[in-house]
Amino acid sequence: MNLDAAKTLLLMIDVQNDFCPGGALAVNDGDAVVQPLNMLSRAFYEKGARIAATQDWHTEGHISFASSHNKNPGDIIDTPLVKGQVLWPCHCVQGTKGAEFHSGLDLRPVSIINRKGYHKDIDSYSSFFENDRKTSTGLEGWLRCLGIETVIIGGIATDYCVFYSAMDSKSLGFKTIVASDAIRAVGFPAGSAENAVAAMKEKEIEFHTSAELLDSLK
Ligand code: VGL
Ligand code: ZN
Repeated sequence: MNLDAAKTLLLMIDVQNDFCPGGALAVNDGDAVVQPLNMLSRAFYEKGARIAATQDWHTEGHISFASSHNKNPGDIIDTPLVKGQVLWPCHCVQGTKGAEFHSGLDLRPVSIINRKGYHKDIDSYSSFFENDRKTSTGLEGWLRCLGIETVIIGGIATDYCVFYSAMDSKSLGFKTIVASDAIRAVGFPAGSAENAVAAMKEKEIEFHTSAELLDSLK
């Protein structure tokens, strides 16, 4: 594989304290994505690629929080804008420590920080569209203006924000690659990680290790 760095974006999804061990919505081994993402961002940046990071950025009392409905995390409800919204523990509230990027994530090569989930009445898993699947976050326009053709995705969580971002990226016509060793899954409900990976492969989203991706720059 050969990648033209100048037309490539590395999209690092939600590498935030609340998704890492000890956080409010901790994902098993979530912090394991930091090291491979740092290697990728440094190498791609130095070859002229763009590096973006997304940040889950919820209001207090956000509609995706179980506590906002007197329900339990894991319950699923229909909201006025979204059918089948999974309810989560309160996480990634704007301005809190839990919403900050993991302290080990190298933000120096990052030129785009895309916040999402900041509308109180709607969640946003994808970095491209909110969960009504219509409201744009604006990221697509950014990529079009920059002439990006390939999007490499890593981060948290494989079965939610990575999944929806990769599916939207592919639908929008970008060559889409998931960095297979730089993702970790929530794994709820049971089988969600396996289903997400199968659906991404079905859609012809590519999976490559970070070592393979580094090799593609040579
Ligand atoms: C995410 C659940 C709720 C994610 C964000 O980053 O995958 N998952 N909010
Ligand atoms: Zn969230």
